[in-house]
Amino acid sequence: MELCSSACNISHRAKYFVLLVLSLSVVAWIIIFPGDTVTSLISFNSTHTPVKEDGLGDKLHSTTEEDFKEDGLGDKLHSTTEASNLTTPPQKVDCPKVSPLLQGLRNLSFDSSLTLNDVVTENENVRAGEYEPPDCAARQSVAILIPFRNRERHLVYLLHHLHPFLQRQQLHYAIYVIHQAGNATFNRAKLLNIGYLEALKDYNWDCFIFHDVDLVPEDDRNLYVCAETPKHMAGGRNTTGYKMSYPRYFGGVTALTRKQFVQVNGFSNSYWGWGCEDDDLYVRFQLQKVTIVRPPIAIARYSMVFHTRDKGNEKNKDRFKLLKKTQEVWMKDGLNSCSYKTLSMDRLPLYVNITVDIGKP
Ligand code: UDH
Ligand code: MN
Repeated sequence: MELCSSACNISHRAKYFVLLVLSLSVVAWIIIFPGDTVTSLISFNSTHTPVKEDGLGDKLHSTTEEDFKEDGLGDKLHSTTEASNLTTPPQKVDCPKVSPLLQGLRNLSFDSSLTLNDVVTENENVRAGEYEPPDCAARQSVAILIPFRNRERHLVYLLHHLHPFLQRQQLHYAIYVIHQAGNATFNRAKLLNIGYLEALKDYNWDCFIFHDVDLVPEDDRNLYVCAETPKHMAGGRNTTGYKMSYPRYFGGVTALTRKQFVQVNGFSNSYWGWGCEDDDLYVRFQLQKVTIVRPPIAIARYSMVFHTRDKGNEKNKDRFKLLKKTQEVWMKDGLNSCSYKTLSMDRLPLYVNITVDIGKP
């Protein structure tokens, strides 16, 4: 009896001791890892997408934040991140409706000694062809798509003028050059479809500008943004006395939203060689009863770098025949039937170069 009571006493004491140690551990855990710190660590890991090598990291970062907002978690996570004083950049205010950097009409010069490297040096604020205004949130994110083959000199001139031009407009933009590999007949429209499909893999662009390599805009009031309806930007050019070539002209440079472009199934892929692929796109919009807008001809001014007809881009003899069939085929000939093989994708300093095998007629 005596023995049992002292043994039991010891075992009771041991139980209390274990309980005490456990309680103290819980208190210590709470002191070391308070709830909001845990949350803020989680939020840091979740909202800070590592900057990708493709130069699109910042954009991906903001997309991730938006995603959180949509599920109702965004604000909470955001505010805890701020409270913990981590490195979330402050929210930018919207850029002004009219950029204070615009210069209006300029007389352009084309210096034949200018090199691509010179243009790289002029534009150190451009990363992999992409730029965002540093001090304000751009009103639109714009992908510039350039169909290309054997026009290196024209590309140097265009990049030299276009990068500062777009920056004066305070846009978030990236330039994509879609390069047709091989010597088969050129197909401008198909390259532009490909540019659209590939650029969308990078970012959900608001606006797509389909841009000939040899047309350089002269007036930065000709804004490279999309409108409620498709916009034809290159109404006037030096070679036509700054007048429209014909009233329904829809070539050279056009600006379309994703919705507008998808509504007509993009360009036809069937126009091999020169001519009428732009008229075909115009007809596609007409069939949908969608009207076209144009900036005033006084500002829609372009300098076309002189060139002759390219080898491999001869006039397409079938172009008018094809144009008669638009109504019949537009639903099955376009973005939904654009087959190609991407041979390389190079994120160069001033543009993304996408070399593609598009087949032949
Ligand atoms: N393009 C190329 N490489 C080519 C062909 C066309 O990059 O070999 C691209 C380039 O972006 C060009 C666009 O496709 O700006 C349109 O082609 P284009 O410039 O040949 O068309 P445009 O209507 O000229 O300007 C047609 C021939 C002009 C002959 C002039 C003779 N008076
Ligand atoms: Mn041309």
